Amino acid sequence: MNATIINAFEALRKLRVEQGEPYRARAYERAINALRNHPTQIQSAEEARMIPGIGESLASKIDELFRTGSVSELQMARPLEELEKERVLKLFESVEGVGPVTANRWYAAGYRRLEDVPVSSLTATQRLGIELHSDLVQRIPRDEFLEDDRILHQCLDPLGIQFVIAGSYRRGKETSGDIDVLVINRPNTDVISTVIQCPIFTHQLGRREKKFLGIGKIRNTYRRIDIELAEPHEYPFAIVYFTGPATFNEKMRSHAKQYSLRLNEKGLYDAQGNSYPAQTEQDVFAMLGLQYLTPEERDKY
Ligand code: TTP
Ligand code: MG
Repeated sequence: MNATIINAFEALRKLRVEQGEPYRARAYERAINALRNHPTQIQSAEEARMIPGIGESLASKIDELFRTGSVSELQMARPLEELEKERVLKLFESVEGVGPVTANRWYAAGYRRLEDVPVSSLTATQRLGIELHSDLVQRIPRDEFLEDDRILHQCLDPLGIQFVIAGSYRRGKETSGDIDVLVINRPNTDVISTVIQCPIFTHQLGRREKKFLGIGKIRNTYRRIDIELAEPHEYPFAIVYFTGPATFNEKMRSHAKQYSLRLNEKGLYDAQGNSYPAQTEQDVFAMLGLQYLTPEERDKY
């Protein structure tokens, strides 16, 4: 909870020590302790000002952190090569199929630009990720989803295949990183193969029995598309899971654990493995003794 603020304050505390300002360092230490004991996620600098131990000057740092995503004083105090390394690692990790391990390996090999990485060393996904990089790093505007939804309905309605676009789009976000499509399975049909016949799909990156990772082209821009396939009885659990956000899912799961229940994207189970069926998303919340939250409300938790 509040890890972003705590990390920034920890860095500012160290900076004050280096600057020979022990009293100011102490102020950060007190604020960090107060933040560690704070029971909820702080949403604004105003809220932070109410916490004993966080004065005006410290609250203004939180304000800057919320507005800009960083504290300029910290950025300026850091050695240049460290900033450069962070920039390069961020670039590498923005490539589909590249995680922190590969990014660090490329950095250690002396690569600084995507063009520096030998093509022969790339996986098929990474190769595509670099080829389509300028499209894939762009956020997807909300209105484009209306188009995705329309095209998918055009393809799938006649076949009786039901789907919902989930993820950050369903939570009402103005922009999203990718398109998350939850599809309901049908007996005796290879549903994923049928869905990806729809002409928006252009590339396959990975596929499992009930999951498809790929790329689509909408309005002339390549976008990441994920498909999850759920059995009809799993749907209420699958839509909660795929709507997210991930932090909310973790909280729901640990909440279930307190009652010795196991929650996942397929169902809710007790210690003996008996499942608790649900008809709707509301049922899933109710069975866990939780008040229902609309998708838009789930980012706060
Ligand atoms: P994402 O598409 O990764 O997340 P998102 O749609 O919330 O945000 P973005 O705009 O960046 O695409 O995953 C879709 C949902 O899947 C996510 O909201 C919750 C669930 N999920 C988890 O619960 N844990 C995870 O680690 C991931 C990657 C996803
Ligand atoms: Mg998403």
